[in-house]
Amino acid sequence: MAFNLTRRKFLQTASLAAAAVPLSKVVSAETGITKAPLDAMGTHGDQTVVGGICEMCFWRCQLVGKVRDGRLMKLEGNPKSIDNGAAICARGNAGVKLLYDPDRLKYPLKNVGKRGAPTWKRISWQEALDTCGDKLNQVVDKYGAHGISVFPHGASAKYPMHYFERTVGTHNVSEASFFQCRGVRDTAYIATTGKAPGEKVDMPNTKVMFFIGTHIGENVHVSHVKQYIQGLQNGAKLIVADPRFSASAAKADIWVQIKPGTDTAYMLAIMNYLVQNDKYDHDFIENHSYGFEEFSEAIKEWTLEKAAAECDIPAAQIKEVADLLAANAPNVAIHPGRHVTWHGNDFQRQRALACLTGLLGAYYVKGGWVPAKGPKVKGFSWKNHDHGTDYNLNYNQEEEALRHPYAPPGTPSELIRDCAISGKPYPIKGCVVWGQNPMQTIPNQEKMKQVFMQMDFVMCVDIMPTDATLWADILLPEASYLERYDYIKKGTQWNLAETHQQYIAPRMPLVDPMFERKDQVYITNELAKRMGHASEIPVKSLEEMTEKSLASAGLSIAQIKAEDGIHIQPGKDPYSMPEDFEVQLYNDDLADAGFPGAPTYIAVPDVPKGFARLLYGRAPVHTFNRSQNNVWLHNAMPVNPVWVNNEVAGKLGLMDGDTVSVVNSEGVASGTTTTVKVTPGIRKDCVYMYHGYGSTNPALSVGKDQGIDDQKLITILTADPESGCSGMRNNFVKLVKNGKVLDMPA
Ligand SMILES: Nc1nc2c(c(=O)[nH]1)N[C@H]1C(S)=C(S)[C@@H](COP(=O)(O)OP(=O)(O)OC[C@H]3O[C@@H](n4cnc5c(=O)[nH]c(N)nc54)[C@H](O)[C@@H]3O)O[C@H]1N2
Ligand SMILES: Nc1nc2c(c(=O)[nH]1)N[C@H]1C(S)=C(S)[C@@H](COP(=O)(O)OP(=O)(O)OC[C@H]3O[C@@H](n4cnc5c(=O)[nH]c(N)nc54)[C@H](O)[C@@H]3O)O[C@H]1N2
Ligand code: SF4
Ligand SMILES: [Mo]
Repeated sequence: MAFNLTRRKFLQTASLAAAAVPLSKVVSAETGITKAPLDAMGTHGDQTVVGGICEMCFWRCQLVGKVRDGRLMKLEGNPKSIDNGAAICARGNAGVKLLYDPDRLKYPLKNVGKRGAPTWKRISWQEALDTCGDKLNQVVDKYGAHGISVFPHGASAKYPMHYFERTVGTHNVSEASFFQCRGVRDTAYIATTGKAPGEKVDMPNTKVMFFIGTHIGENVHVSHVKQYIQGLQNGAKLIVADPRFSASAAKADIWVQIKPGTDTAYMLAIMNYLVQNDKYDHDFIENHSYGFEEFSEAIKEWTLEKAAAECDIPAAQIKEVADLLAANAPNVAIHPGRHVTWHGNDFQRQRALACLTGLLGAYYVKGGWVPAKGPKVKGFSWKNHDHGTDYNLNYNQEEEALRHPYAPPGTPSELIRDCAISGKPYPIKGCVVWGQNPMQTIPNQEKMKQVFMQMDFVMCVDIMPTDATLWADILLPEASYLERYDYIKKGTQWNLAETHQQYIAPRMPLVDPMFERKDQVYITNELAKRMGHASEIPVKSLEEMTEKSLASAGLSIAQIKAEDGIHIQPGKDPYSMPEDFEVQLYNDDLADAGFPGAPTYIAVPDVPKGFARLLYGRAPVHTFNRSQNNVWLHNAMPVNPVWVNNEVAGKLGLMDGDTVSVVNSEGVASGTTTTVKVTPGIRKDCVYMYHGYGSTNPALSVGKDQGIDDQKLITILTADPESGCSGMRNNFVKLVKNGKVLDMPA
């Protein structure tokens, strides 16, 4: 796999050759991890291996690995990439530390203690797979396929998720990327434009960027950050609505310090102002929209003053923003957001964003929303069987209608959890957790514990002993993204204005898996053989899947290797709008289903006296909880300080750096402590912390008990009515210092 990107021929040098000799001798007997001699560090390996696709987060940047004697020394961006280029972020870099984390899962384990407080016994793969097969078969025999629930996330969970959904036949699949992340964005845009929006805003070529909560800079996706920076460098104006002075707000021309939960009111006022003052794109509205009359009528109550009062921002600033957008239309980038499951009124806000983009004519134009076409590559997975609606919890049999008609694929988490706990309308007694950490991903941990405790069988496939794994009966160690083939990354170049190009980059292993780690295709196929589906197995290995997928695009693994890991081909004009493209300002189907046909503001509960609203978001150097045990990333940001407004802190006698814990309005305490960050950069009615901290698993020697777990404090959850996605920001907290609970001043 050696190739000529930046090959270093250091083995020819005497000193390094000397250092390289004893490598095989420094394999630790205890961990099996090879320790490189210190004087060899920093040379980054003697071989550059191509085909790495990062999965420290889901953006999947293209990597090369610097490898020596089978040990990965360093990760770098693949310089051939037309997406991330040679750049990777802090987390991408720290993938090396995940790979060799001594706490990583190594062998199949059986819990011979209690769920939640396990005692692990190492078992063979044969015993582990036989047990999983037997137990899952028992659930299917006794309760039916729908008795199995699946909590998947990430590339490695796709193949098993499809197996359980399509072949075993359960609807009860709740993917984190949908129900706690971007599902409601996608379905709201589909209801408005017919398309899921991705984050496809042409920021490099725009005149104005408008972010609603999106906080690029802390939310780090390398090519997206590049697009954003390029936009700023090219002179684009930036408007950021955020209750907090985020990394993006810090670069903004206009920071809208909005009251949490009121964004839809804000957007309605902007749109009403554009309509009333004839500042919208007539041509686009005439030719590419539906329902303008009904829409204008429905939003007309939203004057600048009314929204100003609701959102707690100046009316003049709403006008300033609307005028800035109108003056630069259609070259404006209204960012659709990504994590949008906020307050349980999110479908309406996402609809409003899609409609605003339409009023400004900002679809398929330079600097607007541009869904550049990527290359076609066929995927290979389990065949779809139709399993009807009888056991679909989202289908109301009496009313013959979906409860949440705009739910993303799968079943809303709350429907699954309520059904599991109540046993109604049927028992759910099997659970497969794969690449998701439902303890820290889905609100209300006590509810999740109840779900786990009532199961007949819980299996978990993971790479680290995170908190989710505490609840498994059988825990299986997976090969990481650096040790396996996988689904193919494809896309387009990051700056659309340049000659437009597409790329195809399969994930290929940079090093071999150590210990007894196996990949998703192996594990799923072995389960399928034990569950009576051997004849339906679609591919024998991940390598075969990759080879077949590449063949559909006229490529092969050998060719991709010869092309340094990435195939690049000409693209199509990204700016041409399909003739039938239409924005449903008013949506008849929504109205027929009993929802507002035009975007509508639904107020969220106010902050109770003495409390502050708990807000959370991304830590720039961590990915959720999964990176908490990574020693490089931990050292960069060991705890998640709680942001408190400086005037509030003054009244409470809190100083920057004070140690506090947090308790919520239902009496749930954080358990762990963190520090206080005193700042004018947060509204007085809320506090903020980075998500993902506060792990409890004793097997995490770095991450355990570090900082506070925001999820532990999120006990009140709402379901977005249209989509069923989780509303997670309606929780209220107080700080506790030296054992004293502090009342937050009004
Ligand atoms: N309170 C709160 N909740 C949130 C969010 C928030 O900001 N605050 N964010 C939401 C969002 S946007 C998202 S996308 C979700 C993220 O939700 P998750 O993806 O569930 O987040 P993590 O906590 O990182 O848990 C991932 C689990 O997958 C494991 N894992 C990592 N790589 C692999 C692999 O290759 N194979 C296997 N089998 N397992 C692997 C990790 O060790 C970890 O146990 O959380 C959502 N929930
Ligand atoms: N470093 C890093 N980068 C990541 C990830 C990661 O784990 N680490 N995860 C990736 C993933 S999967 C996702 S989904 C994205 C998420 O990234 P985003 O979609 O940008 O994240 P959000 O959590 O929605 O945004 C948090 C911001 O919303 C603000 N906010 C809170 N409530 C409100 C409100 O009511 N109105 C407004 N206007 N703002 C509000 C908060 O103050 C905070 O600044 O990040 C991605 N990038
Ligand atoms: S943004 Fe960072 S963590 Fe995410 S895929 Fe790219 S390099 Fe990896
Ligand atoms: Mo997400």
